[in-house]
Amino acid sequence: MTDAQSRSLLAEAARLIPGGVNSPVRAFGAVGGTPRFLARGSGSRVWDVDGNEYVDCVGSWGPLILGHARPEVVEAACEAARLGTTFGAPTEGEVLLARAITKAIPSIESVRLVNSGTEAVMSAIRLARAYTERTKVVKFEGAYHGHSDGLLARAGSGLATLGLPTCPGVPPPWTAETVVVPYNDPDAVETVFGSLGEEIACVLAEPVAGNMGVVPPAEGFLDSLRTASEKAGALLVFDEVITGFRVHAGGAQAAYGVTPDLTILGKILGGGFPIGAFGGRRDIMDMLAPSGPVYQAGTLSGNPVACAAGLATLRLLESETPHGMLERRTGRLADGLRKAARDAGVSVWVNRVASMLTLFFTDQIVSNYATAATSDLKRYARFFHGMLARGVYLPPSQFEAIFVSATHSDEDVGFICEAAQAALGEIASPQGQPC
Ligand code: KE4
Repeated sequence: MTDAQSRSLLAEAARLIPGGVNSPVRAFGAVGGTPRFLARGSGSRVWDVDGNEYVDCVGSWGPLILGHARPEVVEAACEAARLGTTFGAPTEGEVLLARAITKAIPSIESVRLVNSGTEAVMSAIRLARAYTERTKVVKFEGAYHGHSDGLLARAGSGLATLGLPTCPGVPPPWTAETVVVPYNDPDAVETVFGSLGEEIACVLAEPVAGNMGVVPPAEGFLDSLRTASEKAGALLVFDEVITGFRVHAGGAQAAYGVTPDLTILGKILGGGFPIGAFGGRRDIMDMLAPSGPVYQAGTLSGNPVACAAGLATLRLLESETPHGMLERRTGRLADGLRKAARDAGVSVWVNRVASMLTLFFTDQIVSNYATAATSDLKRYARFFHGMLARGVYLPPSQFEAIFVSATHSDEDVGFICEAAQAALGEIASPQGQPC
């Protein structure tokens, strides 16, 4: 398997684009080696510029629940583009997509479309702060909600201490209103509300964590967030950029029966085109300009091509209802990976929720970021390359999710598990001892 064309393109890209990529995780920094420049996708497969074929387990980080280049989605986008790619004026497509969102997720009474998950989260936090007239945001260690300054925060020295910037360029005051607590720790949430309750505008949570690897909410955890927020007069914001339309047709809020005040959407909603959305209770959303005083705007918000692709995707999900099949098939994949590791004598922990899963190279039960961080990253890197060499394209980071689409077949699952059996065997073999 050659990567000559990818290497040559990377050399050129690195001269023109920081790190040669337009989003850091794509650079293979966590696993080493040359990022594969992809040329084509169809269904569950992708091909790189050297002509190598892979079963794709990244799916563009979540949007492609219907697989690559689903004909009806492509046609809807082309048809919309032929009528005009953007107007900067209201269009019927935005109304149709908003109607589909509010029908699928009833807690969303009113919704604003934007161009990315980052933009949606940033705007929803501004709205929550305006609505509650408070400033603090509680987020969870290991969760990712896009790269807006205030959320690039890591936990301070103790619980309920103010967030510290995680990267240069973010002034300390920008993260001072962010409080970072461990995921799946209701007592930590209770402590924070005990000391800062009156100052907390919202609790922002991935209802199923996807950015520390997949970590499901512990029994009652999401209910505890609902109760604590309600009691303190704070808003509960579910970041469903990954989980929306993936873990359930109505999102994680439907799967777990916990209703947030605001919901963030993205990824699947755009059918592969740039999109984000935030919505929820009408009394909150009506504070948004031009209905209310909270400013938020975007040149390409509600873009007709993205709306058409997103609407086609939601309509196909509604008519084909793939979630049951995805649950079964991804369950078989998770079991197959667990068996492969057992047979190879390699300690792993696999978390799966619906059609998203992560195989952690640790002997711990992974229930939060601290336990996810016990993973052996060098082993993950070896596993990643062992799978890549066998035609399986995994996320190039231990702390991401494998996404299964409706186009992944039972044969694909078998192919992935066979490759895993071999790759894990190599890791476990004496010469394959962890570096
Ligand atoms: P975007 O700004 O990348 O559209 O969305 C940010 C975001 C918000 N909320 C959640 C729960 C997310 O997972 C994301 C983005 N997800 C990552 C992958 N875990 C995007 C991949 C990348 O950064 O290249």
